[in-house]
Amino acid sequence: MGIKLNEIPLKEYVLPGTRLCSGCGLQLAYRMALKALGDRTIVTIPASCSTVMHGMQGFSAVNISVLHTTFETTAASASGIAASLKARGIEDVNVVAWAGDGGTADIGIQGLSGAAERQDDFIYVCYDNESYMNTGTQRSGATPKGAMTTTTPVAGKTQWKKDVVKIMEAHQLSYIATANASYPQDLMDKIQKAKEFRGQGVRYIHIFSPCPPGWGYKTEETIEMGRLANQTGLWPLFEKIHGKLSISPASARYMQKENRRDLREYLGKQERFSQIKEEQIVAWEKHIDYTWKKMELELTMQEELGSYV
Ligand SMILES: Cc1ncc(C[n+]2csc(CCOP(=O)(O)OP(=O)(O)O)c2C)c(N)n1
Ligand code: SF4
Repeated sequence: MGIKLNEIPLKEYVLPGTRLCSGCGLQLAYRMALKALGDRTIVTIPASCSTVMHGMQGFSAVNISVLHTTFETTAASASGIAASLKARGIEDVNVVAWAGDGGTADIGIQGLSGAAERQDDFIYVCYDNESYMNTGTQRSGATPKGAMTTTTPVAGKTQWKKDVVKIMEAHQLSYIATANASYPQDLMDKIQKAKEFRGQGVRYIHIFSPCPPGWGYKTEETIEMGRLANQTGLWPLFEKIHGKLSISPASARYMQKENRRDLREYLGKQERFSQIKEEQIVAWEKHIDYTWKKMELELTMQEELGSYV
C-alpha cells in the first residue's frame, strides 16, 4: 500500500524562491523526493538546472546538505560520501546522487556504471527532461528521436533515445524504478522503497521530468504532459526488484494497446515536435508496442521460471 495524501510530510525542503522556471517538472519531483527522503540525507548534484535550484552559496533555496560536484563525478562523489559515512559508522544517512539526463546518459555514465558494478551504496536519481536544459536545450543521448533542440534545429534529432534504464538493468541492481513528476505519490513510494534497500548497492530511479521552455508548451501544462506520457504508453511506470519486474498501478492499464491515448495528443502539444513526420510517429508507436510486448513476455517468463537472482 503506497503513501496516502494525508501521510505526505508537511515539512518542505525546497523553499520558496528557487530560480527555476515556473512549471518545472524537476522542482516538483525534487520537492516530493526530499519529503520521502527526510532530514538524514546528503545529496550530490552535478552542473545542471538542479545547481540553479539550490542557488549560490549563502542563498540556497533548499534546506538539505548538498555537495555541488563536477559534471562527470556525480556517482563517484556519492561513492565517496557513502564510503566516508561507512568508515565513521554512520548508518542512517541517505546518500543520493541527483543528476539530469545529460549528466547521466552521457557525461556521468562511466562513474555510474562503475559504482553500480561495485555495488557502492547510494540512491542514484536521473531526472530526465530530455536535453541539456541548463545551458539552453542542447540534445542529449536521452533526447527522443524527432525532437528539435538548439543542436538539432531543423529536422530534429535523428537517433533514438538512449535507454538508460535498460543499461542500468544490465548491472543487476537490487532496485530499479521509473517514475514521473506528474505522479508524485508513486514517485515518493519508489524513493521510500529505494531507501529500504540500503546496504544493497546502487538503487536507480529514472524520473520523467517535463520542462516547459525546453519542450515548448505552456507552464500550466506540466502535469498534463507527464500524464500524457504515461497514458500514451510512452513512459511506463515500473519497478524491478532484484530483477523481478512489476508494472506500477498507474501504468498497468496501458499494457492493453486499446487503453492508450493517441501519441499525437502528446506530441502535438510541444513545439519541439512541430517538425515531426507522420512516418516517424508510426515508427514510434511501434516502438511503444514493442516495449510493452517485451514487458508482457517478461512477466510471463517470471511466472514460469521464477526469479533467477
Ligand atoms: C565538463 C562540463 N561540460 C559542460 C558543462 C556545461 N554545462 C553545465 S550544466 C549543463 C547541462 C546539464 O544538462 P543535464 O545534465 O541534462 O541537466 P539539466 O540542465 O537538464 O537539468 C552543461 C552542458 C560543464 N559544467 N562541465
Ligand atoms: S529549463 Fe526546464 S528543467 Fe531547467 S529550470 Fe527551466 S523548466 Fe526546469
